Amino acid sequence: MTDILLHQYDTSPFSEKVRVCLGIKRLAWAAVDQPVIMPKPDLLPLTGGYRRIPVLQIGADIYLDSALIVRELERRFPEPTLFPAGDRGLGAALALWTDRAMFQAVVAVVFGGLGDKVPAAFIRDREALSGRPFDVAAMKAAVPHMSAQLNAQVALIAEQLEDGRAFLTGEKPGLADASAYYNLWFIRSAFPPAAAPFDADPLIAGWMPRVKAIGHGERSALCPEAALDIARDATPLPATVAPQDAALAGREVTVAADDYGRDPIRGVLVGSSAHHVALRREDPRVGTIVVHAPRIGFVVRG
Ligand SMILES: N[C@@H](CCC(=O)N[C@@H](CS)C(=O)NCC(=O)O)C(=O)O
Repeated sequence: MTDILLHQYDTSPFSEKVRVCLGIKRLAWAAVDQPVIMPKPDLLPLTGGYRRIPVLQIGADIYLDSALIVRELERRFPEPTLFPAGDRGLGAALALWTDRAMFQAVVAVVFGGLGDKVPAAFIRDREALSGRPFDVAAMKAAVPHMSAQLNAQVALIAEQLEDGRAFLTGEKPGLADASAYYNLWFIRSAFPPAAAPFDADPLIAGWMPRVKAIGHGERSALCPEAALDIARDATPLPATVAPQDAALAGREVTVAADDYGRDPIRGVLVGSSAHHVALRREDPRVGTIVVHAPRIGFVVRG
């Protein structure tokens, strides 16, 4: 049985990024399917309130956000690397483009395109997630502009492929491919008519099937109850606090995403680095666990 548990759902774009990275690394992992909307009673005991997907669980260590998940996968399973051309910093920084600007354009094009077909319960849930109205009429009106934004961004991917390379950083696939791919994968699966412009581009139309062919590694499934039992029966890895966070070591802090799904997680700071913070939490269902959150895009309050 595998130790790598990915709390996810199949239609989740950020989960697709991680699934492609699991494929690049040819890892065996288990999908723990979680609901698309709240409530998420089998996720929150692990995360301490964070509701977003995906979440990686390895024993009693819980990793939030696809950026930190792929970092942790690279740390634990370095080969095959997600950075076949080197450029680790740039490769990780690319997420600030794909996961924010590009994803925002994708969301607008998909949901503006779906329009009245978006279920009311989903709209209410995403309004609670973002703290803002999920205004389908405004999204519909914004489709021409957001499509233009998206097309310009897809043109950057095509430009990168112009010299005939198979993948974005060379002949081997990496995080850059997974990051750019999941956005287009989401459009194609959620609202296929919006995929027409990039399907017509031979460079993109050639690259997409190459990324798809990587697959998702060796996937199995685990029920959420079993994942909670695994966390309860495991011991978190030892963690160390970086010198710059010494003042907060062993103190109770909160960590929250800075964009949407900002529910704070409370715990004792037991680990940190330039890239992450780790909080120890006690939960009646899972006992002692450590939740790891990225630095970028998250606010730590002491
Ligand atoms: N920056 C986060 C974004 C995650 C995110 O927005 N996930 C979406 C699903 S793909 C989500 O959680 N939506 C609300 C939900 O599923 O409850 C990451 O990279 O993991």
